[in-house]
Amino acid sequence: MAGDDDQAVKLLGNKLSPYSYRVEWSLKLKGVDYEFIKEDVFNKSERLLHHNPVLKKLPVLIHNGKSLPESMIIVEYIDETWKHQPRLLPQDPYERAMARFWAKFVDEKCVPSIISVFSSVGEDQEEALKDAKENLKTLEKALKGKFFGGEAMGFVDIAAGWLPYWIGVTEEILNLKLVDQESQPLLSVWFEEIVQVQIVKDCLPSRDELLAHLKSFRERTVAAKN
Ligand SMILES: N[C@@H](CCC(=O)N[C@@H](CS)C(=O)NCC(=O)O)C(=O)O
Repeated sequence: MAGDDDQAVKLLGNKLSPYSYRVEWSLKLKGVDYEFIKEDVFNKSERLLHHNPVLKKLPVLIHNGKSLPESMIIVEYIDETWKHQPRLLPQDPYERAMARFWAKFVDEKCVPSIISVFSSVGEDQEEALKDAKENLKTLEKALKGKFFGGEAMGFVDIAAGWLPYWIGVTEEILNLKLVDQESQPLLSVWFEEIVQVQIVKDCLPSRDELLAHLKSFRERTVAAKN
């Protein structure tokens, strides 16, 4: 596509897409300049379809004229392309494999169970809530100090870093608690720490914007199920 065949780094994303943050945070941690190109998932552009013809989803990284989809694959690419500190993945092979394992756990267990809570009502929601709280309790085991990455933000923090903000607004809409001091004490502390990280704060949308977005998502998903 015209204009994409240079060495610039471009990110097709959206400020309300939690997966886009993963890429933004990684680029910011590495100090890589990039152009953010806003895409609308409800009205997909020719550009998005051209750069992600298989999945047709955000985010997409464009570098050296080549496009790459899937947020955590992009995060690995960034770490391997800009090898300077901070390294996003651990250097030890076992620790690296475990970081991938926990990032997968976030995407395959935590996120779907939180979406189930969000899209259900009544007894179904109670069941979904139990499951989601259990997954978030399990995630706590992966913490290695202040962050999942130890003393600094790492791969798993990048994978899960949007959850605190999203969960806070979800709890407000549904009037329930997914994470609290008593059930997940370590995760509760991490929830407070991660949203204080400047690059994390810099990318998040305003609370009102997220509230409106999630309310409309809730209406659509509940309607689709019933
Ligand atoms: N596994 C993908 C998920 C990406 C994803 O679901 N992106 C959403 C925006 S948050 C999207 O583009 N949705 C459009 C669609 O599903 O058609 C990743 O990590 O990048």
